[in-house]
Amino acid sequence: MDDSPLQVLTLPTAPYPDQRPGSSGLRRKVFVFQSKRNYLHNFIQSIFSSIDLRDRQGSTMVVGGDGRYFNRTAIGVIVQMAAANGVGRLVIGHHGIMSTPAVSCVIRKYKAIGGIVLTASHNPGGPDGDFGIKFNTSNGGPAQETVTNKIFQLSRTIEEFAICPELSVDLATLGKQMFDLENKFKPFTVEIVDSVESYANMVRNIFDFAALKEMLSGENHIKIRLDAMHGALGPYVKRILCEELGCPANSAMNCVPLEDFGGQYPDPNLTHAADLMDTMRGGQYDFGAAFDGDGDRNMILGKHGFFVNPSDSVAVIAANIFSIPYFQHSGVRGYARSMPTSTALDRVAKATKIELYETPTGWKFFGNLMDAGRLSLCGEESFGTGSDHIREKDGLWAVLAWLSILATRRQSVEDIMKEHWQKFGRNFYTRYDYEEVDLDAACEMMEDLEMFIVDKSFAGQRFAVGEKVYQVERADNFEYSDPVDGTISRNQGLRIIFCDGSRIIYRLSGTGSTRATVRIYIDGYETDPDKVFQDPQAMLASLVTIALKISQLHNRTGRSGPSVIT
Ligand code: VG1
Ligand code: CO
Repeated sequence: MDDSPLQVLTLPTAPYPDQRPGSSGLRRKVFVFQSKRNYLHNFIQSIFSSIDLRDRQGSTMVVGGDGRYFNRTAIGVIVQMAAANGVGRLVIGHHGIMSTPAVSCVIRKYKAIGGIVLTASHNPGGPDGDFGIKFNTSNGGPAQETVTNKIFQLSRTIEEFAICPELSVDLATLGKQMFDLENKFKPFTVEIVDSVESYANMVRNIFDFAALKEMLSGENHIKIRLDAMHGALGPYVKRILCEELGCPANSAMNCVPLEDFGGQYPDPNLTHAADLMDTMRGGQYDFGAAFDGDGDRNMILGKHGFFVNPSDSVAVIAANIFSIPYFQHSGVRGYARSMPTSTALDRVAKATKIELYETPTGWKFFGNLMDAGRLSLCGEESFGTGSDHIREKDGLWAVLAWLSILATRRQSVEDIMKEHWQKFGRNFYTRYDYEEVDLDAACEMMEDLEMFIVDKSFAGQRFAVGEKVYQVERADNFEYSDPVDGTISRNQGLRIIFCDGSRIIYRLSGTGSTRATVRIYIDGYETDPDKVFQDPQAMLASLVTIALKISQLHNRTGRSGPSVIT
């Protein structure tokens, strides 16, 4: 410890009007954080100011990021500002890196009042890429809207921020570092932790590691291939799957976190995880998975690249939930999915008489249900799956869940999926994303579309493409009333539900960093056993045509097709 206490300064600043957190924190191009004076400081101060001083004084907070460009610079500033804002202890990941699920785990383990997660998730990184900041509360989950609204309000009127400009931490050395501050009785402590170890301890108590080890490295073991896409999850995959469960080194690819993710999008889908898909097609691996930059998303593949749709993935885990020891002990309280996620999970919930909740997009809506003991397993169509072991979606947990099912059922991913469809019927599913469209054009399209579909005359209308006819049962702008605290969230997506259970949903993304992204979600339900094995894009072609016709999307945005189909 240095002899002379570090200076605490209050510096003037001017507000920005655009620091409203989206579906998952504030996401902007890196150059916005770099070039706009105090852009980062303002937002961080707004986070600290949103916490009552009595809760903040002497408290513990967690900081971790996905390792992207600007991660370390931002952590340097956050540490200086946390100290100046009265936080007593910061728990930070080794080298400043922690997966999003690990941050959630560590917040809960240390009983912290919250955490700051530095990630733009699956968005590209590097100097020309995106950066993001998210605030999680003491339950380990993303802050609720009341909190993010408060942060936004504070950011619009901010006049000054507090900082200890001389304070600097060593992120590379595990253990405690103490700092004496001017006018403070107690030293400010920074603890650099091995979050991989904390996370590994947690999952060891959820899954049957002995059975997994036998399947992955015993006699007749299966072969798996996991792609961390140079995101935060690499060290977790190496330690847990390779070192502990005995998978050979070639089971793990792209496991060194890179600031620019190797120039790729760290996005686990068929477009961006194409390398993994190519390898899987070769047929030498039985199971494959990819993760996003911050390790909360997952894509599951079977042998020869058999693709498991994320909406199906959570339904399969639900149907096989007792393959996971955690649920044998804790029981199953409820299931939930975001509104645009296919209704595959609903069918399992109904068959097993378990409550199902339909929430708006974004993981923050699941937290309240979990805290109230009403939710055990949930998922989103956007490659997010998780349970109430933490309050974030968890990519590696999803992989261990699938491996537990394989170990119990001793069948291939494809056979498990096909049996599931035969039993429950199949929700064919696809999502079309139109990225970086003109913001005004997108908003006007959504407004006109809403007027059109909520009109009384819309219900009952029939849409025919070829011989397929879809009749509208009802249509609305989705609204959610939180069953725990009654908070109402409006304007969560336009949905058209047809009489056969098929759905078309339109939504504007809340995670893009520039202009607007329009998403169209298509969910087509089929029970005919002869049809459940067909190609999704072929099966959904009519619904796609109807979705484009009703919205006039191509006309309205000047696009001729989507940027990405998942
Ligand atoms: C997207 C997904 C949503 C997910 C969110 C954060 O939001 O659709 O399901 O929860 O990203 O995921 P939006 O508003 O762009 O549709 V992550 O992995 O970026 O934290
Ligand atoms: Co993510």
